[in-house]
Amino acid sequence: MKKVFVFDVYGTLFDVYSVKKICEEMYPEMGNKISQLWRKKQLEYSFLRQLMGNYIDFFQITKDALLYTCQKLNVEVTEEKLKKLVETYDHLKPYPETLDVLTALKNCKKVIFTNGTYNMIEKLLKNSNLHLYFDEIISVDEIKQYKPTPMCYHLVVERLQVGREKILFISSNTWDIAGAKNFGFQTAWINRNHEVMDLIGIEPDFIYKDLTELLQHA
Ligand code: LAC
Repeated sequence: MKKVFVFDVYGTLFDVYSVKKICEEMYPEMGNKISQLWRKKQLEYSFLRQLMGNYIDFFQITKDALLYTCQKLNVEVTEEKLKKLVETYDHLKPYPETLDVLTALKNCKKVIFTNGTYNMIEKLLKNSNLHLYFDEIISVDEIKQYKPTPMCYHLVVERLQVGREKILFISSNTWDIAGAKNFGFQTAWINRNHEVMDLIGIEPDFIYKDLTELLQHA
């Protein structure tokens, strides 16, 4: 049986830092700082809430991380500006090769597995016209746990009814790759920016510069 391709979303299929443009329009000279701190706190809050057993969904976490970022960077915050910035998550830019690779993998089972809520992901896929390229969407919101907790990757196996060794998990996030590998998936780390793998006792099976190198597994 062919591998099942299971994709992370933010940072893997879509560029989370594409919010920088609107951030810069709204807060000149601060766009990059805001987009970087926003993503950092978004992930940090998901880890902290998982550790505390105090789950709220990723949409609320994303809003909280943005509010923290504006307060920390001391930029003017209005309900209208916050709403406009949060809505950028519905229109993130796919990476340049995303569509071509999903098209080339047309005969392979393609699944999304994400911290994002179903509502977040469905909007994002519809707005980018990529919704028809995936066989399933699985969100951690179903079990109210966050990656890289093993229970999250177990949800994928339960839903797809395939052995964990049949899954090729694709992410640009080292902590997500470590969580998936720790659970028993084969893992492909999409390392676009020549990052260093986190030293948490786990190595990816494959390290690729972008999604195009996945085609060798088709
Ligand atoms: C995702 C983010 C956390 O799960 O990368 O899509």
